[in-house]
Amino acid sequence: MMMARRTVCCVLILLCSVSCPRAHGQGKFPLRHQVIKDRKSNPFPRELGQLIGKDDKTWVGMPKKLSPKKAVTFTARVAGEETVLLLSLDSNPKLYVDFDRDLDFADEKPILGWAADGDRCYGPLAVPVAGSDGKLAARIVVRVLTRHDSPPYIHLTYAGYRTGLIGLGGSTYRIALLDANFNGRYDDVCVAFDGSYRKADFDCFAMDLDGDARFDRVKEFWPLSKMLIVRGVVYRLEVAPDGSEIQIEEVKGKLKMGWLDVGSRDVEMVLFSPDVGLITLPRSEGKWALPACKHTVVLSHLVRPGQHGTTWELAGRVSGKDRRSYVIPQGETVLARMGLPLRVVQTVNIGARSRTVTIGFSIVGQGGEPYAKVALRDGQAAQPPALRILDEHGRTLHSGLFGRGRHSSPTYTWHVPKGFKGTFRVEIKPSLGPFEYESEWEWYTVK
Ligand SMILES: [Ca+2]
Ligand SMILES: [Ca+2]
Ligand SMILES: [Ca+2]
Repeated sequence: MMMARRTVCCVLILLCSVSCPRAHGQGKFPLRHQVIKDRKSNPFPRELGQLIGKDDKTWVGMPKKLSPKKAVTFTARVAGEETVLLLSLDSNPKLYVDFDRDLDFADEKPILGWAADGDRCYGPLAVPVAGSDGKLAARIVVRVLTRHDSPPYIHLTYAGYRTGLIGLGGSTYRIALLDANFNGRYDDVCVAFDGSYRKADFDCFAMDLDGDARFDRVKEFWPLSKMLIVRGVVYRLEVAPDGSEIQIEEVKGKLKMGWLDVGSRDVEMVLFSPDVGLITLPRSEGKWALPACKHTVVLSHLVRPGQHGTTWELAGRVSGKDRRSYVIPQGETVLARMGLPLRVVQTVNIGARSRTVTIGFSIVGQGGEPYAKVALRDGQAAQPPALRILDEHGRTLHSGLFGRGRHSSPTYTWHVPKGFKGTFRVEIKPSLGPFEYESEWEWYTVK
């Protein structure tokens, strides 16, 4: 959820400017292969790649002099196919890749490792894509993670990426393309994105918009999409399968637009659509112009300045069933109420024989959308939510905290004092800083 506040500027480039003067730029641009030597020279988010635990694949043949007891296998998806890798567990561990996928390692050459950043690495390896006549290959580095004597994991990473300069609207930008799904192609457009690059089944596109020679995790790095919007101008992207060139064409005519109105000026969102890719909506008046198509919420936050120059954030829960989509028709406004005012909704369960009471709560926005229970102040978890239990005269029977951290305990258990009988209510106070909320509560009775 670190992404939240860094997302703001993206849109200035992508969206603000649907009405800005039209720029020009198009053509074919060659891309070259750039090797990633180590973590420092990797300009992409670290989470990219496949983290794979050992498995027990049955092999047909083993390399000479290698005892089956001294080897482990890993199964990765490389070059579009399941590929088994075998690692010897001796003093000089070697890697064998079952390139021909016959589960026989006697016909494979040992690959010697080298040390990098405290791990043992193997590669770069080019795994050819079957049926491509040697034209396509997945370029990988295998990193063996053996910390704390745990069973080894491998991290399948990129040996490199494609990069080059493109000219758009009179400016030159460095771009990069990453074969993020290791299938040897660079043209896999993302059709569904849930905010995570782990297990990507698509490729990635990066563009150094601010010219600092790096690709910002959010503002300059996206799943590859068919279109790119820069300073209000829409371009269509066409990537050569082997990543050797990219064709960029300006889409003539105005982009069909509509509006999304969430009715709260504290809302910040990142939306994804297969047509236009990732779009960041900054905190504004709560109404944004958007390309007319279906957009799915990837991230949703409430952001508001607090006292003394602080910034408060409350993360929306947009995973799984809570994920929302909006279909924006051309020229129309879609109303989707979100954000403030918030409601704190309690759940109170009295246990058997009334000896314990389990208390939980949720925070929902004006559209019923759920939020995290702990707000962040300048990126740090605020005070944990507090609770008080009051009797019918307003006297405090008990008080407590839901536990510290961003992921504070979902429930609180009150051990009812011996001899207590009667009516009580629960007061829950989450530390939500400047975000206003109302609490819903009821009376309960212990008999
Ligand atoms: Ca083989
Ligand atoms: Ca690919
Ligand atoms: Ca940059």
